Amino acid sequence: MKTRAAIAWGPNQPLEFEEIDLDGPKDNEVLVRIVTTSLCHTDVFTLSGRDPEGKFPCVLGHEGCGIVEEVGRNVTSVKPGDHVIPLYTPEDPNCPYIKSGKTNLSQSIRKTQGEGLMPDGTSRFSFKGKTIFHYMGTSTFSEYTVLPEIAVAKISPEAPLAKASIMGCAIPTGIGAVRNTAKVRSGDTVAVFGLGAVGMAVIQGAVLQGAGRIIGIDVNPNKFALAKSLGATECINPADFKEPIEHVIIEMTNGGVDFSFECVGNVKLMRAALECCHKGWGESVVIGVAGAGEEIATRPFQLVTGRVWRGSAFGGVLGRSELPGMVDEWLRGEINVDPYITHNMDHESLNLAFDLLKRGEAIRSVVHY
Ligand code: NAD
Ligand code: DAO
Ligand code: ZN
Repeated sequence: MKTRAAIAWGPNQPLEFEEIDLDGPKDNEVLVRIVTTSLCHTDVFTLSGRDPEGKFPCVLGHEGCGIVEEVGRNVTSVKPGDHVIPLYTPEDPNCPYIKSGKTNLSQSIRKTQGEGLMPDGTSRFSFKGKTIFHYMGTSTFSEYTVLPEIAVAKISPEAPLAKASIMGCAIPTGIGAVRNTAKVRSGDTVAVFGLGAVGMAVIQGAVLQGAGRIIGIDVNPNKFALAKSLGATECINPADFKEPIEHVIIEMTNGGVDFSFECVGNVKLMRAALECCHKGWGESVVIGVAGAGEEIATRPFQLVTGRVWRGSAFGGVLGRSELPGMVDEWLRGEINVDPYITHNMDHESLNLAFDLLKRGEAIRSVVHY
């Protein structure tokens, strides 16, 4: 079949919109019509050429939602008409990593996903006979996309698909990092570095866990009003201080925070986020994705004296078994999605969405097919 898709031909090139060829779902695969997709900083990162797994030409996009159109052989868990969220962290119940109960990082299709291919080692996308690669196993910047069955989460048909794309990455990533990775408890003090959609979701998660102080940190003060409306108790801009931001936070909190979250992808900020944690028990969670080859550093004494450095992917959320429950929390009014959506636009305006996110003017732009 044909599908209208935004093609990323190479790093730093504007997306081009074409009718491309899409092969139907093979065994254990599903064809999904994407209804909305939103732009996450990880798409910007990959298009910048700093992603070691970025393979071009490709169809980017990993934060989306849609409706199953067709299923391949042996697919049993979804059927045409089901509402689904594509998962860049698939959940295969037979994978030993998932069976361990210790992680959400299913490995069964990891290798091919990282190569921009479906599990059989081929791509379903092509244009004029040339292979177009998949991206993060999702490629939601195409109106139709093919996904492995283990990479779709069936969600309530009540969830409005005009907004549900945000549940495909930012919200589970941020709230999940607070609940599953850090396990923030009532009264804890939290610092959130980077107030984009992921940082905002960390704030929302911290509020849900009953955190006490929630300190937002961003170099763009235009983010502060939304952060405070979601529950940040104070917001600070590192540019307003002479001293390093970790010292400012240690001073403000009389010794450091219980938990910090880095939601930018800046290795220097990751160090500041670790070092603003309280001696003896403070824990810092890396969520931001840093560029190829970059490394983090700190003095080992920071760890010897009890601080803990962790990382979190998709908030530690099991995509198929836990994400639908988070969608239900949204439908019950416990998770707020609306504030993340600062812009709505059509598919062909995707390049504008990249500009808005890079300029710090959008939290999330939602693209409607
Ligand atoms: P975003 O661009 O919307 O937000 C980033 C924020 O960081 C902006 O508000 C920006 O002003 C701020 N910032 C930039 N430099 C800063 C600095 N030096 N100090 C303080 N603030 C600074 O991005 P997003 O979509 O919220 O994504 C955030 C990060 O999380 C990205 O690195 C993205 O790749 C990553 N991410 C990781 C996961 C995961 O599962 N680990 C999932 C989604 C996104
Ligand atoms: O190695 O098993 C693995 C999983 C790697 C992918 C993890 C993705 C999380 C970081 C990227 C954020 C995407 C929005
Ligand atoms: Zn994302």
